[in-house]
Amino acid sequence: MKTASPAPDDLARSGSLEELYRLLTPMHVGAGWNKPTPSLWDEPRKTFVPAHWRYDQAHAALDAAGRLINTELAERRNLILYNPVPGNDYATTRTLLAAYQMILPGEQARSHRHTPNALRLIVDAEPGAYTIVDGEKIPMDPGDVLLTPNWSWHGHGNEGKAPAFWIDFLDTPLIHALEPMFFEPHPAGYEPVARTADISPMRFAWKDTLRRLDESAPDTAGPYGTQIELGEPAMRTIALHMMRLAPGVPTALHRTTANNIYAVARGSGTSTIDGESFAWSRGDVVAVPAWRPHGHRADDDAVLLRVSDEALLGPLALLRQERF
Ligand code: 1HN
Repeated sequence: MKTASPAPDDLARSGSLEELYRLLTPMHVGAGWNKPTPSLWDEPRKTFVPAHWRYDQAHAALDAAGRLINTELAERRNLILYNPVPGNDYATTRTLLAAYQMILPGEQARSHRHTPNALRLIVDAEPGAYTIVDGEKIPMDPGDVLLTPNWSWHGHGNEGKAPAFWIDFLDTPLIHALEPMFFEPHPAGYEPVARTADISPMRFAWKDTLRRLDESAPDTAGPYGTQIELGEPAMRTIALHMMRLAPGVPTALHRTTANNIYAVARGSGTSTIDGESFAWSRGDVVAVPAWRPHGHRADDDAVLLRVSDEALLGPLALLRQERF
């Protein structure tokens, strides 16, 4: 039964707080001083949890999916890495999603565009694997990072001899929260290739990353080892960094209000996140939700891609970082 909305006079004559609360309920009004849960708290809560996904398992699952579903049916053959907290089946951290994807030789994945920003780190691919961004056909080689910013057309294909595997990162959870979601399939299905380019603002080639890391000085006391930013163009919501870790040298333990997802471009090692250890190797993904103290230690000359929402939080004066 629907309770009638109270008359102003009845509200004004409330004889007790309980009566006032009862009258407020049908108005969908709550008393700010009587909330069961606070709306402010003293520091970020541990809503999402540290988590690790292994490439060997994802690879095997995608091999099976390659037998069981094609790109006609599944526009993208991908595996969503959802943070294992109750009620969540999608987000990897509060604002970011990571997913493994595979495309078989001879396959094409139709083009589409959407308002979420996206990028991918190529893990395994033979020559012939490519992506098309706004008509430009760009090679996908292992270690490459390829951007498909907000509203750019993108599709994928594989003219190589082996399946191609990569890790996608999107800000879809952020767009879900803010609501400005738009999505459109390409009118042609497969976007025609306007030009082919090895060098593109949408591609951070692995060999350029390695050269830039070689030219950069390590920050031995810092949390990032040797770090470079993949920017120009930078995306507005997702910051991208490549970190090179010296074997056996732990990075400084730190926490940040940014949500970080680390993907292993090369090597192996261990991350300690809020007291928990995660041993990773090439192709693995590690989620570090906001404000979790964490650090890394590589076994060999490792390179991590760090995907974060720093780009979003920084300009909003919401980025805070602490070292221990
Ligand atoms: C998407 O559009 C791609 O275009 C990959 O390759 C993964 C995960 C969630 C939503 C959209 C792609 C995605 C995605």
